[in-house]
Amino acid sequence: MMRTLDQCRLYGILDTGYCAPADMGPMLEKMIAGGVDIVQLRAKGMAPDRVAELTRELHPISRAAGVPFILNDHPSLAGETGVEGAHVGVEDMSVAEARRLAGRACWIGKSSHSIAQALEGEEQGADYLGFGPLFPTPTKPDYIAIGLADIREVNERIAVPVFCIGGIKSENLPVVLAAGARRVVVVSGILVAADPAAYVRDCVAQLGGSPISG
Ligand code: TZP
Ligand code: MG
Repeated sequence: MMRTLDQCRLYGILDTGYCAPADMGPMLEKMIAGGVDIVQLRAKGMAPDRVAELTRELHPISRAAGVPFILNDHPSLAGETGVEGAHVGVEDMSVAEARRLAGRACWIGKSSHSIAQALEGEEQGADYLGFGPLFPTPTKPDYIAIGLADIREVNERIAVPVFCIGGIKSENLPVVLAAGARRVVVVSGILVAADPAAYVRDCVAQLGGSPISG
């Protein structure tokens, strides 16, 4: 059974900045073995045909495990390839435009960098929101860190799942959870870990200790 968004706490991203396309299949297997809830393919600058090809290669692996697969930046390819969703940035396009490009029912996730943007994304009809970057991160170097202060409020005011993102590692997960986070995205932490499955397992265990309510 495919996980629902509501069930997802740990969001892993296969990012070409840290993982070569040829290594993504084995990496995805490790992430799934560790218990990741949801995954995304983030391939900045890759030709759309290649993104589609890679998606078709990886999606069966996550689908077999009931782990939703989200495609970053390419809602039309998400529509074509049959993945569970697409993710768009604040500056990319509206949620409605992403849905139109997908051309079929799938989840549309939207980034946000402030409470106001999160409210706007929810208003647009996003199925989930990213919220961050919490900490400075080389994965998204041009963005200013927003810190931990607004996490509790954004979770209180937004009804759809909110995934905190940006510089989150197993080491700082305790402070992120203490600030009110219920769900997180971990990119480089997992991809550069000596043992990605064990790293994911550690994050999942920490997230399990933080109750999801409301
Ligand atoms: N959006 C906001 S921060 C970020 C994205 C895609 C990157 C997070 O990566 P990391 O390596 O977990 O800091
Ligand atoms: Mg984008």
